[in-house]
Amino acid sequence: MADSTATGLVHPTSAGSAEAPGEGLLARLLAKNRPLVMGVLNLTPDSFSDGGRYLDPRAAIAQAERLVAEGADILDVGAESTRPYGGAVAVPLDEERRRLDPVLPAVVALGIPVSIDTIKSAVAAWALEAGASIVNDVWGLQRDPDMARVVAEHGAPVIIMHNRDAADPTIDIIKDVDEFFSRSLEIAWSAAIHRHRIVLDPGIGFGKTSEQSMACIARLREFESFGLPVLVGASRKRFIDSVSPSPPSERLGGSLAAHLFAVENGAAIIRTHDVAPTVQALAVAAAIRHAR
Ligand code: HH2
Repeated sequence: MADSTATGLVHPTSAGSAEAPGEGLLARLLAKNRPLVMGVLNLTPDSFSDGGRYLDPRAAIAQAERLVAEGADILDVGAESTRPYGGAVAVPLDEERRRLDPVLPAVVALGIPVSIDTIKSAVAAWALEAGASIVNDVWGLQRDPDMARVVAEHGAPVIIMHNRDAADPTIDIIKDVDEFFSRSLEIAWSAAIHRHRIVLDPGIGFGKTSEQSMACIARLREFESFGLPVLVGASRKRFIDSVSPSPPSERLGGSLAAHLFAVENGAAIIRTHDVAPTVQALAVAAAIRHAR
């Protein structure tokens, strides 16, 4: 686990911004004082669980409306599959923007914060101009050398997700995630991204064996040393199949179990395809906790 004092990673005034703690979009969301639910909207032909379902802009917008009605706090819109399990087809910039263009403004108009799930700084910049307000980078500012600058210039919150090109079952995954976060945070501080705009995410299913994905959820509290909110996205991921063989469309039970465990271990944001069941599960868990 990172020793944040020794590494200097708890860095309260690292940004050029005058924003104080407690101000800004992320602080306002976190002030709801309950785990936040981020609903997934994939405008892709090849996403691992819902590829092709929302390619038609009308279907995509209807799905966004449904996710909002079901209680999502944030909508995460992506137009390039991250393919956690490999085989991603790289999408050219123009194509990614072409998929987003007829959908993003209508999704923004629904009135809840929208995050853009992209690894391209040009797509992030374009989406932020179009009304998105959060950047979700599944390479944690480490792939596109311009991403940190774009995030800083727009004053946007950023989700820094851990990733690896390939899983290695021999490594200590918690140490690897820790070191990755430390590198990402150095990049963030250098770009003057304010720490109150950063969320960390261990990247369930990305460059990890199923056991390593589960270890990240089981040991989530070890990332608390960074002093930053943590997001977990276990929705329909393959580690569920390793415990209970099932196709992605039949992994709701496993997703809920993983997300409740994550929240018990301090997760502040849950990223899910299934907003209504997640909102209900979190509400019931909170009520039971309250009845202690
Ligand atoms: N998982 C996926 C995509 N983006 N972003 C964050 N921060 N955390 C995650 O766990 C995460 C993510 C994969 O899920 P999905 O979007 O459904 O699949 P695909 O990338 O194939 O579109």
